[in-house]
Amino acid sequence: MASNRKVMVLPGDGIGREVMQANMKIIDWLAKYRSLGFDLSEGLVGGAAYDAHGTPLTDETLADSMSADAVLFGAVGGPQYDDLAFELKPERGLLRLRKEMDLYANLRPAIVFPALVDASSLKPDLVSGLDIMILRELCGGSYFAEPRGIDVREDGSKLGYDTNAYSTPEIERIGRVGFDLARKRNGRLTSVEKSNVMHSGVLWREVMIRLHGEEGEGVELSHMYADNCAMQLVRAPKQFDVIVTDNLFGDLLSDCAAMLTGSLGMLPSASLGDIDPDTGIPAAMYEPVHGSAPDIAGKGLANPLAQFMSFSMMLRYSFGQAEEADLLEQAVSDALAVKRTGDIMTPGCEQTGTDGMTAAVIDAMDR
Ligand code: GGG
Repeated sequence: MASNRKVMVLPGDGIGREVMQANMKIIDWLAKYRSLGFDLSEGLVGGAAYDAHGTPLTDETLADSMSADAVLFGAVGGPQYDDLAFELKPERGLLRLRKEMDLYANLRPAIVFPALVDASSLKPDLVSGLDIMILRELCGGSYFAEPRGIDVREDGSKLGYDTNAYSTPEIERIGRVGFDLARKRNGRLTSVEKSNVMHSGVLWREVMIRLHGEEGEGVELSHMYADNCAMQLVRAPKQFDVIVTDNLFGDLLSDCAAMLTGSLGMLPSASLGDIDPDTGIPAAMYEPVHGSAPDIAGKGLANPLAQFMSFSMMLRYSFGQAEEADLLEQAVSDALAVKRTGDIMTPGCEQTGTDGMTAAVIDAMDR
């Protein structure tokens, strides 16, 4: 179906390929029953790109991704790549994409679906109705800031180091997204850092306080140390609405939040950059928070729901298709009452694999 919605599809490695294949069935359904088409191109990334081209991301795939309206990403990694030089590791392909596309705002919604209240790591009353948004800064901090490396010292020992640096403009731009998101939700923003022990945290808090005074009208801003935030997430998660934090803390805290929803297989994400003045849409990549899960890859067991919900974020944020996004999210919710993959199983529910879960979602969309 001809379309001006240009999407670059990068399945990656392991279960990334399986959940992306499942996502194609949702895309086919939308074309058939909703006349919603996409102009799809597919590329290699991560270990798959390394195997074919000796690099985890070719310049051509990067250029294709940058010229698309959105990128739909699966997952990368695998133990067979553990001994590769640092710059050749599959994850470097993903990080280069994020950096080159300047996708600095990573939205990670952690929502507990009614059918999954019993699958959460926490007691039902602590998580029932939970809906929080973790906003992770994605292009700075210890994953990118210089200097970084491994040096050999005079005595022959080595020194490995990463710099957790943040500049005022980097904090301002992610802070603005945080205030915006909070305003569109319940008006509460928690800024998370470690200003008690880190200079980057001191500046982070200082900038957030100033920004709140200048642009934060209607938003209640609070501050929390990252270690306390981890504890509060597993103690009383409903106190949070939007959490804004740096690259490293965001990575850790969102995995923690995933277990409140039942499984890492339930967490989608949208990585957004600035809005293009020509198209009016942001540079964007959508990917499940989970990795390539080598332990279950190739067995047809992977939970495809984080991939589907990442796609639904694409429908909503990149293409303004809120109705279809709502339909898909409702179908995910309904399907969970019928069948589950192993990672979110609870007694009395029928266990299925990737194909069965996908079929259950499509059945729910049909109804
Ligand atoms: N779909 C996410 C994925 O493949 N993650 C692999 C990974 O290790 N990513 C590092 C990160 O998210 O910062």
